[in-house]
Amino acid sequence: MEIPAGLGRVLVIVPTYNERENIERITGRVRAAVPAADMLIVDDGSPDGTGELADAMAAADPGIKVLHRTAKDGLGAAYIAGFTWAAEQGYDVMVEMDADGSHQPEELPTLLAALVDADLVIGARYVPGGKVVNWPKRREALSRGANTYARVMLGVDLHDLTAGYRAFRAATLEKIGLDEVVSRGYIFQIDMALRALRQGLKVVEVPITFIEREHGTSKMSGDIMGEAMLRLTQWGVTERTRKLRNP
Ligand SMILES: Nc1nc2c(ncn2[C@@H]2O[C@H](COP(=O)(O)OP(=O)(O)OP(=O)(O)O)[C@@H](O)[C@H]2O)c(=O)[nH]1
Ligand SMILES: [Mg+2]
Repeated sequence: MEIPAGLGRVLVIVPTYNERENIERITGRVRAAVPAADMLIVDDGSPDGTGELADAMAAADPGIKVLHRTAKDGLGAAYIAGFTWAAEQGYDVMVEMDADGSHQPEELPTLLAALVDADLVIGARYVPGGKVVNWPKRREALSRGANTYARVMLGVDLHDLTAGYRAFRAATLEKIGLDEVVSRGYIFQIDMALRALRQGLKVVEVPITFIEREHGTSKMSGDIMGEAMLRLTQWGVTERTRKLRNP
């Protein structure tokens, strides 16, 4: 499909750490789904050679770019490096997408169409029409629970705050002010959505089908979950105190 009129130049940013088995397939699908969108792979020095494979793809296709970072520094840091690069290159829309096939490139047109009338679009699992495929019951329950907790604690009207399939306008990232974002793991996604809302920006959720990875291993860890729960609780308490003082 073509990029909707008025959106401008689109960059799909895919952070990678040991995604050698996935990176070619996802890149091919993105290029086929929205040929006019460029891609940026942000690799944190994957020991499995993902970065070298990405370089080979970039050499064969001018629409593919690669940013190499030296050490595994978390998803949030990889995205901030990607967003900064994209802004320098003059892109108008920055998309977040996982490398492991959980986010369907074929649904990117839906996100872009919604961005015509929004500042940030979140591809959401926990809205009517959204789905999770191949997750064990326990993992889905954990993720749904974390999202309900976030929604209630923060008092926001979003149903999938941890979702990682998103489209931002460049102006949205500028208003958020990336220099102030220090979150690294999962909480990065909640942090970004919250900052967009606080700027008075329009954040819209569109339903997506999220499919569990088939190849490679998860980078999810107890530390990443711990960071998320701790920060969420701190923000929730701050937010409630603020509302009590200024009802
Ligand atoms: N550059 C970079 N990419 C990362 C880092 N951590 C995770 N990623 C990438 O971010 C995306 C999401 O990470 P996943 O491991 O799939 O996390 P998840 O979706 O919670 O877990 P599973 O899908 O169950 O494996 C993938 O493309 C990862 O390769 C990191 O520290 N640096
Ligand atoms: Mg994943």
